Amino acid sequence: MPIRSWDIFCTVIDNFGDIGVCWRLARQLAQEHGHAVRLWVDDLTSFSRLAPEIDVTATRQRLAGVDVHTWDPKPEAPFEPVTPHDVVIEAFACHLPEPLQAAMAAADRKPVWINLEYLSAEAWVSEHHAMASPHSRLPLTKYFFFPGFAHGTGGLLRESMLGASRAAFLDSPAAQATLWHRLGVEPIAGALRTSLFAYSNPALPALLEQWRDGTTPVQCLVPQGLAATQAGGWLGAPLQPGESHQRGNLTMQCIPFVRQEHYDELLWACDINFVRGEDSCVRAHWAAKPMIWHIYPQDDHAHREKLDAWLGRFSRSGVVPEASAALTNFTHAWNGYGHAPDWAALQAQLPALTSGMDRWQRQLQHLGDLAANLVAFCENRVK
Ligand code: TRH
Repeated sequence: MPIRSWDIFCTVIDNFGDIGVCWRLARQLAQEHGHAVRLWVDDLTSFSRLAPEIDVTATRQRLAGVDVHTWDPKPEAPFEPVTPHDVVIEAFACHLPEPLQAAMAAADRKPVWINLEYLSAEAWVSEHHAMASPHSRLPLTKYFFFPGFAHGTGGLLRESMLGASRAAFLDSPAAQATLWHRLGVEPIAGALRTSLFAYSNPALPALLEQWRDGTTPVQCLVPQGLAATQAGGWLGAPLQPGESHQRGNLTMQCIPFVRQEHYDELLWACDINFVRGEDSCVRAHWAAKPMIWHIYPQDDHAHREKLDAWLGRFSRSGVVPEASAALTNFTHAWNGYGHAPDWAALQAQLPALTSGMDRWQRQLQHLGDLAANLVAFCENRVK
């Protein structure tokens, strides 16, 4: 049965990944599928970093075809009754307001209730994807929808025009010049260009030293935030947007945190991307360039298994073993496992990693995109 409307509930735990994923999904459902989307967010300030037009004082507003509402996820907080849409998503296991659950249970056509989970490359994801969990009291069933890197998962978010947009950007010196102008960057001819988005990272100083002392000029662009603050400490001078500092063969520049669409362009325009969390990690795949992932740290090092599962999938994608080994070693070091990062070993493998990432992202496209997979999944479950 067709579905036409969605409620997406998002709580911002910290950082930008939760709202980053929900905003991307909401826009895609509205713009590519023509569906009505209500996005419920508890923190418009974080949201406005990704979408600067957001009015942080408005409890309701419409942006990019999406109705954006604020909500308070505290269990005791009031929630004004609304008629639930065809699908109700609780993103990352945030708790739906009780009055909404009651309205869902009372509806003639029960909404499809989805818990959109965090991304993982681990093998168990395919077994748990699409699992149903009947509500203990209400006549409702919740389904677990897992993004993932394998068949049998929900796949990865990817807008239908993304590949064409990237190709057009790479073909257009004018579009690239616009990006550099927006970021206040003067591209350095012949330098290896890197973007560096990371959490505070004990391995960063060792890498910066290797770039400084290396034989290849490196132009490192650091978005405002944790890594820029840490790099400022290493430089001995705060790193402010627009400022550029040179140390040996390393030129470091802090760049403004840009809207989500423009972050993609930065990834496309760099030779290697350092990313973090979940959403920038996925975007770096679609940039088809070598990438280093600083995974979101979890208690008891639970993220280590996620990281190794991801590295394992890349190593089995057809990339040459030496390149995969260099990436694994460097990524382990970058995430605090063992030794210092070995930039020279990684750099030697950059050509092989570039073709390896390009091959892998083509393979990943065969999973279909998460939004379309979710639409098909829900259409098969609406009663
Ligand atoms: O900000 P994050 O560290 O978010 C994290 C992770 O998602 C993590 O998995 C989750 O558990 C935790 O939040 C609560 O990293 P992530 O996921 O890469 O999100 C960053 C978002 O910011 C992404 O949508 C891209 C966007 N972005 C911009 O829009 N402009 C920029 O300039 C930059 C650097 C990023």
